[in-house]
Amino acid sequence: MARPKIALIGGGQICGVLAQLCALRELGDTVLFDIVENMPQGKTLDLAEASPVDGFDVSVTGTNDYKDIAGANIVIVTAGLPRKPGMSRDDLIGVNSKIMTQVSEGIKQYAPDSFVIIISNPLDAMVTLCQKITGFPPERVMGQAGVLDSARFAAFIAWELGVSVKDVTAMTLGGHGDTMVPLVRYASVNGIPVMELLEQKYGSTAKAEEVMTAMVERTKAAGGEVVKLLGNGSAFYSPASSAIAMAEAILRDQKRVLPVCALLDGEFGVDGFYVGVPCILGAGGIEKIIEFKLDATEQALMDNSVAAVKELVGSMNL
Ligand code: TXD
Repeated sequence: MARPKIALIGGGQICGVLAQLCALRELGDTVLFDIVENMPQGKTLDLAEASPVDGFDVSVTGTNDYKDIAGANIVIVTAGLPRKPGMSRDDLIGVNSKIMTQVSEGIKQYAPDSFVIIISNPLDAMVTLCQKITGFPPERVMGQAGVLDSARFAAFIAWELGVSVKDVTAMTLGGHGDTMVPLVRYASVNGIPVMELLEQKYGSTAKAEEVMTAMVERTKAAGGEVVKLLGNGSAFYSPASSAIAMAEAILRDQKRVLPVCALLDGEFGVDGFYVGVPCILGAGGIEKIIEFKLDATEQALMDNSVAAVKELVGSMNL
């Protein structure tokens, strides 16, 4: 049986890690596309030459021609500029929507049956644009943000409580911007509410709330924290790992429940906009959007985040 085919569009920082993870996990034959001549070929030759050491049998090749993505089962898009220190994700909309238009046309023409995972920022707007241009059904066009934002939240909780990251469950909802909504009430360590553990640790509800608020704020600003430290470019290991978790869920029909930027059809009171919500990811792509009850505060935060997404998407005049 033929191996699955994965196309990576945009051969920069995130893409390099994506390609390496595809190879190490033998997810499928991987093609890396970029407009910069020779660079994707060089990057993938380097990676392929590690195959005898790492022991992977999948192929990894680079190209400047969309024809080579033909037949891809999954396309992961990172094409576009990253932020510079001081920039917001939304500042990238002008330049990245031009790039996303070209990329979406290439995908539509050469990989019409693929599942598409967008990573490029501003995320919610870029996914919207890609779905409009490709015309693919919404269960096949999605964005990666929530897996990463949730991972950041979970990491901060694990570090604070001195427990394994494996035992922390935490999730963010909403847009991939400063208004994202880390869900405090549902954050747990193997089912035990994080707030209860913080109260035990500090012996005070007020202090527990203060510590949680700091973690929530750090989660919202976590991308910028990395941008500032790097000085040039933005996070790349964690966004790549997050998108690979989504791709693997689809390729291996895992039915994972992950926060995904998905087109909503009335769920959470949102109609016709891409927003981060928990979804079941399997062989059918977004197989189900999972709706659950938010309390009044959570719903207000979600509404605020959705309003920001609407404003951003509105600015593209699609
Ligand atoms: O979680 C998330 N969604 C994100 C998103 C987390 C961090 C960063 N995120 C965004 O991903 C970031 O703001 C950028 O918009 C993308 C890609 O970030 P990366 O760090 O990989 O950027 P690079 O290294 O600059 O790579 C971008 C590549 C580069 O090689 C360009 O030559 C290429 O995109 N590029 C193109 N490829 C194909 N087609 C066109 N038109 C094109 N234009 C540039």
